[in-house]
Amino acid sequence: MAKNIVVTGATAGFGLATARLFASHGWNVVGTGRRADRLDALQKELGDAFLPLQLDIRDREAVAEKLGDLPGKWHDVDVLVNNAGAAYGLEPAWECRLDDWDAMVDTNIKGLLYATRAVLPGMVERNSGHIVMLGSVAGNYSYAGGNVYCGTKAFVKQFALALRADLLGKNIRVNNLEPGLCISEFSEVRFRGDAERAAKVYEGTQPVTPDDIAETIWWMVNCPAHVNINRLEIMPLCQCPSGPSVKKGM
Ligand code: NDP
Ligand code: 8X3
Repeated sequence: MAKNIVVTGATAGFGLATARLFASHGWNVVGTGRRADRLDALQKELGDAFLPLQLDIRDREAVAEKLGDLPGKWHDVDVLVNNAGAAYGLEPAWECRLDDWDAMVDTNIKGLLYATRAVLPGMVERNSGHIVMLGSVAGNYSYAGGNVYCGTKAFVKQFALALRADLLGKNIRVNNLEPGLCISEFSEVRFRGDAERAAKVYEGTQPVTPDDIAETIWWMVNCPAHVNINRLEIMPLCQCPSGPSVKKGM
């Protein structure tokens, strides 16, 4: 019988690539997002295997109602990819818009919690499941302007590890995938639609691609059942973590 995967944020970037990859391997895929036109296009592309669910991940009732009781063949969720997320702005903390901070907390933290809480009871009941979180290197290393985005991804990392503790003894795996520089709509969203500024982020680099991320998720899901990848950090070769910054002359 085909397995079921729920991918939040399947209208672009990592989520779209993941939905396509799992569908190509015969999985039933539930894809969420706010942009109905993109979900419709994906349904046309993937056919009967795909269930489009238009929702804002910040809408607690909608997430509980729709993901908590999926219809027909999609009902039992084998894998949840908690991917929907965004960065808004890159200003220093004292100049940031509070609305952006709210939106990042509501999406990257609270939305991820709503989706997790909606599917987890079924997984526990069946004693079977797998949750992949989209964390980020931003949860491990700080950078100027990252402020609340970094904070949300640090939350995701710790929540993933804490879930592992709650789930110890059950056949439910939890991974935190922590990508670095990856090309997607991420920077365009961060810079409020400024495509030119977004393009500059990737200029002269060979970033990780959404397909690379989808392949990594595929690998994590297909590890032997007794193996759990707690955390996996992935960067392009052209990027590396570096130590604390020093400002001289102060
Ligand atoms: P994209 O902007 O390309 O895609 C983001 C996806 O999230 C879209 O499908 C979007 O759907 C969905 N989404 C955002 N906000 C909401 C919302 N309120 N309700 C429902 N869906 C929402 O970004 P990426 O694919 O790059 O990012 C995916 C995840 O990976 C995010 O969590 C991001 O933080 C993380 N990440 C990204 C990195 C990068 O460099 N690109 C690196 C590390 C982590 P829609 O707009 O239709 O609602
Ligand atoms: C996205 C990677 O470094 O832009 O999570 O924050 S970064």
